[in-house]
Amino acid sequence: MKIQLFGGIMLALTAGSCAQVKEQAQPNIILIAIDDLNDWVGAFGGNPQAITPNMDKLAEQSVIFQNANCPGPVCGPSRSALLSGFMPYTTGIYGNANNMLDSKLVQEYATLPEYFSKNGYLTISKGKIFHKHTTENGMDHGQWAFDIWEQETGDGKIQTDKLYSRNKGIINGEKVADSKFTEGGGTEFAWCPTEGDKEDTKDYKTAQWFAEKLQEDYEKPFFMAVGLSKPHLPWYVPQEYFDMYGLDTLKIPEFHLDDLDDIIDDNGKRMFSPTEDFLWANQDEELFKRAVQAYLASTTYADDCVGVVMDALNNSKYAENTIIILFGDHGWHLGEKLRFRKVTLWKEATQLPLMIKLPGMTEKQYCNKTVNLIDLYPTLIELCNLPEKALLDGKSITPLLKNPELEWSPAITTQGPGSFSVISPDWHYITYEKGGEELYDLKNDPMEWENLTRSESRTIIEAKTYLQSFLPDSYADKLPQSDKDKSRNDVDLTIKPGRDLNTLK
Ligand SMILES: [Ca+2]
Ligand SMILES: [Ca+2]
Repeated sequence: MKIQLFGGIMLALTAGSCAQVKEQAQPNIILIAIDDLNDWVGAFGGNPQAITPNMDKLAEQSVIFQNANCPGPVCGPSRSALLSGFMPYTTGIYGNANNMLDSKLVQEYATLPEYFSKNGYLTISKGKIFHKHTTENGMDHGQWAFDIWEQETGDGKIQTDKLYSRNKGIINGEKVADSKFTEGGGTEFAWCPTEGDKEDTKDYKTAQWFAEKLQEDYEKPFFMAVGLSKPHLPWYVPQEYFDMYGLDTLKIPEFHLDDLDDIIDDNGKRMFSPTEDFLWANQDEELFKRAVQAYLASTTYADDCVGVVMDALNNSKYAENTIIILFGDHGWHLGEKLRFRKVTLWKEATQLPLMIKLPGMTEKQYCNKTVNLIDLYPTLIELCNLPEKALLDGKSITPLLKNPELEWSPAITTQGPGSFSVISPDWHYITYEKGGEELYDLKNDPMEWENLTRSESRTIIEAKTYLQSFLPDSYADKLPQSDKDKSRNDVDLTIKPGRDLNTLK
């Protein structure tokens, strides 16, 4: 048996009978995935205005990974990699339109919850964990990967007289004549208070469902995967959360209007422009502030939901024997690099909040090593003493939980075939398939204002060469888009029977 990392479990191993040892040797797991949460969480320091008391309380007894990265800077690839254990450049799942089940590797190998199910855990989930897709037979929410799964229920109505929507050209409930910057797709760039109480909202109901689940008895250790969908757009949360952030004192992130001028392709052409979201919000200081207020409000709402689950855990018999892992699935821009949203290789989008609390941890610890969500699969295997698994792309970060100062490798994020970010605590290198490179000195320029890629300084050239040495030797082509029958809303029940845990590797 491996040496366990935490005191409580060690006691169980020495004091109990064999049967008790078997029962207690494996901790429970609560995985909390928060959609589009960036580092605007008190403990991560990304925005000192953020009000996140519940996550901060959890942080008091966790290892806080200040430089955690996503496998891909958007929901589908990031989550598919975390859950399959394979990087986007291994599977070809680079975009939200790719379903991981189209990957031959994923067809052959167990996903993280399936592997725990196969090895004696009871897996329980509600809310967004997998990215959802339509299939020929309905909707694939990733329901097939869990023993117990329940569909989340909707949010209810919004106060449309207070709606702001870039796409629809609506300000404070009023359609603006000839509104500019309404083009551009993606989820609606919109915010508005909801009607009714927080208890009626989707994530809150999901959190309460888990609070009830934590009152139940289980014969096996459990693996609970809690999916919260705010602060993902649209920012529809109860008014009380907007009211917590006064517009008068609200500060918006710093941005430089010439920031994109030094990111040029091989022909000397500027590669990026400000987005419609940014141009729309930046027409008016109050409008920009309202966008920032809405993201903060949605973050505090998500934090409240985390509190519901954590309070229930702390009042349950599982409080002392449960690993808690809380993370955002990628970062989020709010003005930096002249845009909102994600899907970039800059640090604002590639880095995310990640904290891990093991049983017995009583102090906050910081770790600035560059880890990746891809590392969670092998980490959880090691922490729970499951059989080792070959072929996983990640590397267990359990050594960092014991000693956050250990030497560690840079982390990789990919945005498409041949487009990569390689980041260490001090340097960030970006290369694009279509040409163009960036290098940032994070110690002296944490906001990545100055692209140093053309510098002839020896230190800078060495840093770049070092990071380049971590680029993968080869990368998979994009899988074909997978959405099949968009008219179907019912859950696809045909997938689970096809995934036999006995044969999945
Ligand atoms: Ca997301
Ligand atoms: Ca710049």
